[in-house]
Amino acid sequence: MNFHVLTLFPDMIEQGLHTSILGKAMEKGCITLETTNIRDFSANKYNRVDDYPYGGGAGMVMEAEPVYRACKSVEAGIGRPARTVYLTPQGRVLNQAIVEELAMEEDLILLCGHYEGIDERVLEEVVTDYISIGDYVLTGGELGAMVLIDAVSRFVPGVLSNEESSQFESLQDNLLEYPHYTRPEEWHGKKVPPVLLSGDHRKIEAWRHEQSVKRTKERRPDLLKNAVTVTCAFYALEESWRELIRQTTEEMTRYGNLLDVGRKKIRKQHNTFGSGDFLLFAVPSILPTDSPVSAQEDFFQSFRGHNTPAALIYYGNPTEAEPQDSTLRMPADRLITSLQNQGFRILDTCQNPESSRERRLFLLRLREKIYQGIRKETATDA
Ligand code: 9D3
Repeated sequence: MNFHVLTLFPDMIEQGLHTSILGKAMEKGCITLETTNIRDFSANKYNRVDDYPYGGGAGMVMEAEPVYRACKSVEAGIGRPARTVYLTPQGRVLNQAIVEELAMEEDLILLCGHYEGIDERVLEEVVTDYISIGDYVLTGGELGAMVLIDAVSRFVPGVLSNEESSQFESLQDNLLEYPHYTRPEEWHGKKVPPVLLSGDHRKIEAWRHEQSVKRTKERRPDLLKNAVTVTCAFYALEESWRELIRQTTEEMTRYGNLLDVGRKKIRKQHNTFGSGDFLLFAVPSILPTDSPVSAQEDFFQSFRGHNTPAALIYYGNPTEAEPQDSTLRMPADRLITSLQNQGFRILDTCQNPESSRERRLFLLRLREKIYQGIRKETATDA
């Protein structure tokens, strides 16, 4: 990923980002950083880039032309138009969803303002996104650009170690992290919670989840309204699909449940879900006729929702092979209708999300739709 920063203070950006994890990522070439000094594009022999505001008022305004030239110069270097983010207190407030969306780009141009701001006319021509990093006042956009670069870089392959990047993001579940402990076992008379020394991984997971919920209730109750419990109900013919399903679920949530509907026991239990749940249904698009149940919708007969958000993933490519005598294809719309009749709100469907990019796009889209539904619900409640 290539970051191109337009600023009057390139040193600030360079010095701030060439250390630690991002410094290493740049050495490795996972990310590149190019800073462009807007002053180098001044149209004025004194290298001036700002002027008094029309209409009067305090402070100075950055002129349109130097910003425009700097921007065009960077675009020429990239060779195609790129998303151009203006860091401004008047933008959308940055959050993890925006960060992940920006991480899908190959190039990002970040425009930092100073003084009172930039002439509106050039913003209209070059800016695609207006982003703020929070509701407080900074002296300029540079720290905003650095915050954004740091957060986005974490999603670039190779920036984090494998272990770190496969690790779940606490914000993904809209829950805060559980507390962490390391040696010694006792410090200032405080003991490490015994469950963490038990070696029982299921118990540890359950304790951590409980702590996360408790913490979120205490410290960030506003997050909880967006928290859903993810369950993936799947039928996998092949081990590779099972792996894909496990991975997809893991990318969505830390505390997900996996229900293998290929197992009779699962189909026999009461699988009832509420509006605080999210159901991911994953099935092969073509079934052999000798599969344990004859049709895809039969797999999910035991599933009931109460306006429960859900999505469908199909595995296998139905356009590639027409069903043979020994195989059976369930039309997608019949499965969807049947799930809808069972109380599920189908938000999206996806065929074969094999690349991590495809999966990320699907999950981003999904997350947005889940929250839209929640917002609508709370709006009608009020
Ligand atoms: C003090 C001047 N303010 C109006 C009288 C307007 C103002 C202009 C420029 C306030 C701050 C800034 C500089 N800030 C940024 O460029 C900025 C920013 C921020 O201040 N808060 C949160 N996110 C961002 S991103 C860029």
